[in-house]
Amino acid sequence: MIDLNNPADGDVLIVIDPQIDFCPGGALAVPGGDEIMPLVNRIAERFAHVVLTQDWHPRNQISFASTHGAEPFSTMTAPYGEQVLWPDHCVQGSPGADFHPLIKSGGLVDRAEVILRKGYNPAVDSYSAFFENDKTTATGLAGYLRDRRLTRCVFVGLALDFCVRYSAEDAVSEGFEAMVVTDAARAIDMNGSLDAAMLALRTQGVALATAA
Ligand code: VGL
Ligand code: ZN
Repeated sequence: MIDLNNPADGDVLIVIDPQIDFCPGGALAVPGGDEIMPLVNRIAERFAHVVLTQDWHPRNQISFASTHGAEPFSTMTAPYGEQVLWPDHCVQGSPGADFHPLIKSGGLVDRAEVILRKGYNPAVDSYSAFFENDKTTATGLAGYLRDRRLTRCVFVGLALDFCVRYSAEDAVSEGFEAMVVTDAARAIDMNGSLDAAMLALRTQGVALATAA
């Protein structure tokens, strides 16, 4: 079991999408999203290895409702399967795509050894830090972690029921140990997605912990 107070050499903290658009006032606000930032900073202090992910979409992203003239939070069948259609968010270079000010002032943007951008392919969204939503296009993160001999991943960030969930599941399927710190994450919670996420995480061998 990963000890948050005393991480081992092969442990890495992966902070998923701690961005302005996922916080209250942002384009795809996650309730309480901003509340996790101080705790994320505190957890990160103990970790020698920190990776940040950054949702980073082109304006014509397939997952944007506006691309299809559809209602936000409806769904479509993409060539790679079911895709939720979101309000435009985390547009490349826009203020909302930037990291939350507390993540910057806490030093994490400076200290992160990798900042992994995802969702930049217009044709395929990417929730997971490991694979795009087609479940086959790798981001390169698994290879990076293996090359660096990092074997245990601790996940925090936004949103618990989408990008955190799929990142943690893929970590396990790629052979890493995975833990989600639930009080350093918040959920969108649409149509039962939070319950579904918690069940999937438990069933797929992701450890759940709280930090505070
Ligand atoms: C996310 C929906 C769309 C997330 C990103 O970070 O969980 N959710 N894009
Ligand atoms: Zn997105």
